Order: sequence, then structure tokens, then C-alpha cells
Amino acid sequence: MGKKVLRWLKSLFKEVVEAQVKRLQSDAFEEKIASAVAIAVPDYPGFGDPEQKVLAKKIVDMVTDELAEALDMEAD
Ligand SMILES: [Ca+2]
Repeated sequence: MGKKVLRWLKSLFKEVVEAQVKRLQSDAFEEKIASAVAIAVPDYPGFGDPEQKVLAKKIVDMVTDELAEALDMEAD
């Protein structure tokens, strides 16, 4: 493979990875995971779905920040 092709593949790969990380950092993704977690976790007094969603969103945010930083992207 020529150097130009390799450079193009590298930039394409970077673009694809960055788009996916941005998707994982989106509010829509956080909301989707948080809702699924809240449904799966039993409710307790003082720790119902709203609190479970806050915790789940925080965890998703921490994980996606780590992922973004590992890829030299910005945490959000
Ligand atoms: Ca729940």
C-alpha cells in the first residue's frame, strides 16, 4: 500500500472513532443508558429511578471522558 493510501486509511479510522466517541458523549446516549439502568435496578426509598438515572449518567460520563482522553479527544 502506498503512503497516501495509508495516510487516508489512518485519517478515515480516526474520523470513524471520533464520531463514535462523540455519539457516546451525547445527551441522547447518556439518557438511553440511564433509563435502561433505572428500569433494571430495583427502587428503594430515596433511591428511585430519578436518583438511579443521575448516578448512571455520571458513570457514563466518567467512562466516556476516560475514553475521549485516551484518544486525545476532549472530555465533555
Ligand atoms: Ca429503578
